[in-house]
Amino acid sequence: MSVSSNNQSSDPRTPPASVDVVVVGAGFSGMYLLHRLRGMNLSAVVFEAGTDVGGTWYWNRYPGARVDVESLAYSYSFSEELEQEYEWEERYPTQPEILRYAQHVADRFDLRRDIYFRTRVTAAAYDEDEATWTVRTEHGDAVTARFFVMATGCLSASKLPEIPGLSRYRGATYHTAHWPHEGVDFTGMRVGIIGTGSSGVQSIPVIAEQAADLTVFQRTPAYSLPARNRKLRPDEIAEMKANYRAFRQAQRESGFGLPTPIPTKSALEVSEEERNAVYEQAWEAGSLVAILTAYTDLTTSQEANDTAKAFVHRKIHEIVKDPQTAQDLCPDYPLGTKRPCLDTNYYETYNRDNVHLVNLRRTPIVEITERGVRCSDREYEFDAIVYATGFDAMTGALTNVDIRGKDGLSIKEAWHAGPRTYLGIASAGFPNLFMITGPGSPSVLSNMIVSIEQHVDWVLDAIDHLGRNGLKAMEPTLEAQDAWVDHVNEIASYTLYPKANSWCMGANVPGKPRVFMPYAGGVGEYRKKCDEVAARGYEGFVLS
Ligand code: NA7
Repeated sequence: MSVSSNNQSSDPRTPPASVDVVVVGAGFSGMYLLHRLRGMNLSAVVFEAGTDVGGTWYWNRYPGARVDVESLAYSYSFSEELEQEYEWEERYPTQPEILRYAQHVADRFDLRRDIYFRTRVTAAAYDEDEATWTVRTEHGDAVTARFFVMATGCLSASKLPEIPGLSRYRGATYHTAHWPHEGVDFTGMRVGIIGTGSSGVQSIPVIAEQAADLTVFQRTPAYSLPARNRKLRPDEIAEMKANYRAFRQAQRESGFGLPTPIPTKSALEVSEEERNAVYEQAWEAGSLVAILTAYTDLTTSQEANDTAKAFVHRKIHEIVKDPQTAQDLCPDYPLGTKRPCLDTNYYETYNRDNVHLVNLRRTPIVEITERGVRCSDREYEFDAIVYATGFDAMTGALTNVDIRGKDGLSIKEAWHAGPRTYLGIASAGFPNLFMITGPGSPSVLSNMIVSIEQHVDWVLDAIDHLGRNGLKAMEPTLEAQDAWVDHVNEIASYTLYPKANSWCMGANVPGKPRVFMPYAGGVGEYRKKCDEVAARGYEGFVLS
């Protein structure tokens, strides 16, 4: 398996033996945390496995990688100077453009001096008598801190498929989440790609242009909408910069961390003609949420959702010339219950002579062989295989570290039947451990940067509250946690989300409990609840 060029020696510095806060991860969460902690005069170290900042945007370098939220909205709001001086180029920036932004932020706020790169955290244990965490790294270093923050992201523990024979294959293999920094030249190659989530949908059109031949192995088709990406115009940048404060406030109060018009009508109360005109507009808009927010009931009523589903199916059949391929590309689950994708020429790519779709529902993969992929009907030979097979989402990065709370309780054991958190921020039995955008918070159902800033601000206010009141530790009560988990489940049960076998449900990892992990009540509502908890003296937490 070819992985990123992350093979340099470890960070030559030795971290301090003791700090106020240890942070894991130098993505957008860890960077903002570090900046704010310095402003509070708290000492901190950040441990990061990569060689630089950027998190998701450091690792996911596959061809065609882009964010599916517009750049002017997918950016930090904490510094007005940063907002005003930064120049975004594209509406939906590429991975290199977003990584450049992260690097600019690291330089501008001088963050790197407290970040230990090429350093994976392996374990952390809580000492109840001292009320401190001891965090251990792969290099044998140990740092003790009052607070321990996992800023490890929702989609960072990448996943290879459970297919027999993976190591037998003789050609080159790549995972989209560990793409070589120097890039890959597929010119003249026969390439197979497994997986049609966002990473597959974005990379397939680009790889198809280079490879001699590309075979796509699809288990579940994605819903994909055209991104309509383009260069930003100077006038729209200027307009946003003039109105940023109001826009940021609207983001914070919105459902997805993106201001969108609030629908007033049910999809079922308008004529088919009117509905299709509205869907057509949403399709043209190049937006992930325009279609889902067109009517009040698309995420809650199967019948309403069926109308949007039929519209997208029609679009696929219009674009893809071969009727069987078009049929195979049409998803059968409700639109929006697995994260939809934004693409550039995805469906069009299946009209190319060098691209072939294999529907694994008809002919499942049996094994990987020395030469390629064997399905139930035949073997396919390749020069390279790309695994676009996603992540152990939302919990993988947390449970991959051996985190031990009170009485040696491991987080893996505590969460054996699914993640249990209060507000998606903290977990009973693990005092002073905070998660940024953890399971039970809006996280992946939102513009991540909006949710990251809200979590970091809330956690740091809590730490400040402890300090000002001479307190050492906080931990959610089991009752508050149970009630929150029930609330998250109840809200999910009003939606169609649990109807798809998505990574939000843990359905892509064999043996992982089926629990809908994100909070589906919306970013604005969630923020209110967090603020109420704080205003009531951190209701639901034991402060000691
Ligand atoms: P995803 O969305 O989890 O997609 C992974 C894809 O890989 C998906 O199509 C899976 O099919 C497929 N897969 C996984 N295991 C197998 C096996 N064993 N056989 C065949 N196919 C398999 O990950 P991405 O990286 O594309 O995107 C993650 C998020 O990043 C995305 O939602 C955006 O928020 C950004 P399945 O659906 O499980 O049947």
